[in-house]
Amino acid sequence: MNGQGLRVVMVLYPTLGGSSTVAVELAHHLARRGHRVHLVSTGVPFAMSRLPEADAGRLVFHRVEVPSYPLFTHAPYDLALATKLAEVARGEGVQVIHVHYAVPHAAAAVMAREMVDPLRPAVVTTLHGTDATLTGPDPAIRAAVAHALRRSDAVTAVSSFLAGQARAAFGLEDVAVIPDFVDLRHVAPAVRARTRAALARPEDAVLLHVSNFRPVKNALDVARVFERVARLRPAVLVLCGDGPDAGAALAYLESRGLADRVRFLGMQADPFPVMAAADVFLLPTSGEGFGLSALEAMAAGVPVVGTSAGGLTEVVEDGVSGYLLPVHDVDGMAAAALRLLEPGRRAAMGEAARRRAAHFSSSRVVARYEALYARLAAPRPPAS
Ligand code: GMT
Repeated sequence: MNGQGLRVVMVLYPTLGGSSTVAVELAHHLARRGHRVHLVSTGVPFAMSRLPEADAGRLVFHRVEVPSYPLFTHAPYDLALATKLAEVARGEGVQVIHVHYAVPHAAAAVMAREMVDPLRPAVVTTLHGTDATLTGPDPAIRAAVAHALRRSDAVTAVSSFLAGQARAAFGLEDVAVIPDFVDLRHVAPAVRARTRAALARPEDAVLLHVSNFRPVKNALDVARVFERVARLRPAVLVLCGDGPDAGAALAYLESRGLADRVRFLGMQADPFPVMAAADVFLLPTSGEGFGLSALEAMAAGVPVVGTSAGGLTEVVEDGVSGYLLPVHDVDGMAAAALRLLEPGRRAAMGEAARRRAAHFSSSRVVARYEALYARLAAPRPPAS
């Protein structure tokens, strides 16, 4: 974008998760394109550690301080966020507040807009997954979430599947689909040999799972699929990330005598070197808004074995860049992984995966957000 650029705020959770990665990457690309971008969160987002220092330095971080008091059984995060957003929006002349994950960010942003000026800044809410399928539609909060979405100036969803869920759950009409994206420059296939040698023997197949190990990811199914593969051929399982179900998956693998075949790497600031070393990416999820980790693996040339649930079907072409099976079909997923590992097939499907990932390149997708912001930031008629 030429000229002065836009002044944009990104609201995100700081923890490990796809929505934070998208928000940080989007902020980073917008800043490189000449926009002034502010990140607002309760802590420095983990995803910032994957940016080169110079790029991270272009982003301005604002911490939300959430008060605690013995009377509060729940800290007032949404009010603290609205207060911080209004302060940043006023102080910096912000034109767009873009919230990632609707709960409770959309409501806080709408409130902040009212506090600053009911016409400015524009509020963009991006639905990423469980905010439209699980947490947002919960009857305890659904009406308030739906209200905040209707009052957003634009609502986007990361897949057509998720847009459909949002329309049904919240009675929305206008939900634009802007998919997740990957910065292909992060991917350096040349590191494959080095990382692989550190993780596995030459004869091993390397199966990889990267996630926040929440129940929706079905980490036990990862372990069960691996168990079936490892029975039939030499293999190692690499696990990246951390979360509530990591312990149970590791305990299961240990109980099956497979502990020495598992490499648990925990949270990785930069997952791409490990992805480049893998042969198969496992994502036996119960349902994804999109499946960003699968896209990142595909960009590294790794085909996916996952489920035909939710947005993943819009990322992976079944039988071309991976295989999609019903949720919990661990036998089917193990058979698919073994098929994929047959000589010749891994390379061909890896190439197809890389080609598919190019459809979701950052250059294509960031331009769509930029166009949306530019439209919303254009002068609006005064309120009557
Ligand atoms: O919806 C969630 O559970 C949270 C969110 C996150 O912060 O990790 O995950 C979602 O956002 C990603 C980025 O758009 C998507 O690629 C993931 O598919 C999605 N996760 C789920 O829907 C489970």
